Amino acid sequence: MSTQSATIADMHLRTYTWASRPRILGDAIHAMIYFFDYCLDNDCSAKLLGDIFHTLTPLPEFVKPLFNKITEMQEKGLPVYYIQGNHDLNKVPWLSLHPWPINLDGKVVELPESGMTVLGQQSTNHDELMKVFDNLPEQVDTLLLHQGEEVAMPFSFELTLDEVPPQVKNVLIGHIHNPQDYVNAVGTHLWYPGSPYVTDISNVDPRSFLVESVEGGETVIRRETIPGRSFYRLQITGDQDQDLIDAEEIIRKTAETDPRSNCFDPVFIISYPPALAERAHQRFLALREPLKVYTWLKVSDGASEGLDVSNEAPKALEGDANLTEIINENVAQETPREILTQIFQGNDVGEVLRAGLEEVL
Ligand SMILES: [Mn+2]
Repeated sequence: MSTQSATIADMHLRTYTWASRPRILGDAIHAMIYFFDYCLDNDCSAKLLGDIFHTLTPLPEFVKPLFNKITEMQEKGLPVYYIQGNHDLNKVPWLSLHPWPINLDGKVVELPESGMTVLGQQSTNHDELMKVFDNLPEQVDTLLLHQGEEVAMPFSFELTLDEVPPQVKNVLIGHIHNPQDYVNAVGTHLWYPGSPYVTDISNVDPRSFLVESVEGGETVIRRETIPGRSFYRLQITGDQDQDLIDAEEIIRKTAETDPRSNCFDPVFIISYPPALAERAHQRFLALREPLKVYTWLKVSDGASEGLDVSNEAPKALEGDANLTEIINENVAQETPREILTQIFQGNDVGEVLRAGLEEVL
């Protein structure tokens, strides 16, 4: 019997966090396991708000651990509800291959454990959403959606919160990865749980899911944090040997005290002036094994303060995303995989090979 309910969105289950950094792996799977363990320990029904998988054709290595957790939910009699997002919008949902999860697309369900009556709607367009809103059964007080809302995504949205009928008290919604919630003038509250899937170094902030319970006859919604890998940014501005020595000392001290949730090695994103490139490679790559850290090296162009994260995935890569996946899934050894990926990203071949060779030799 569930005594409360929990909501997670945009798990984007896949092995690698970044295609170009295949050493950083397992984060999405562990976030999923953390969520279901929370549900199992706290008797929560689970709601998955779409983009459960990153692609329409997920690999068994992502499906299996998810199905294992759903089976544990089944054994405890804790319901698992879901809708599909734009990334996993299949005619036959992957989750329908397991006997336990319930597809809420177009369905109304009463969830006494959270004091809600919900209607689910999988990812769709504005016109279809308006039809759903126009025909909303009167008992529905909560919507489960996977869309962009105007405030969260001003340049590409399918709905505005004011279009939601006032009978709806809460909109639990996936699609935007940054956790946020806000209320409109008539008191409709919209909640993005956010995504546990870290896609670039601009969104390594705390990740969360929602927990809904009934307190004093009222629905109460709160956030739970998902512990994840630590990310540290280090900007070296000087170009002397002492600057490298100082940076290494900071990395050593920080690595010692890092919590290492789920045994994940922390990532240090280190940027430095071009004059340090050779020495920085030698020094920081050598720290990976003894300190159990991932050193992410980045020559700063000097033009920007801090890191220009938008340059992390060059435009050329976007069209070649499948190529990167093919490399990830077929090249078993890390170093050749990283070299191939970087070359296909359009990075300078000589530079990539030199860095790779330094690591191997
Ligand atoms: Mn989405």
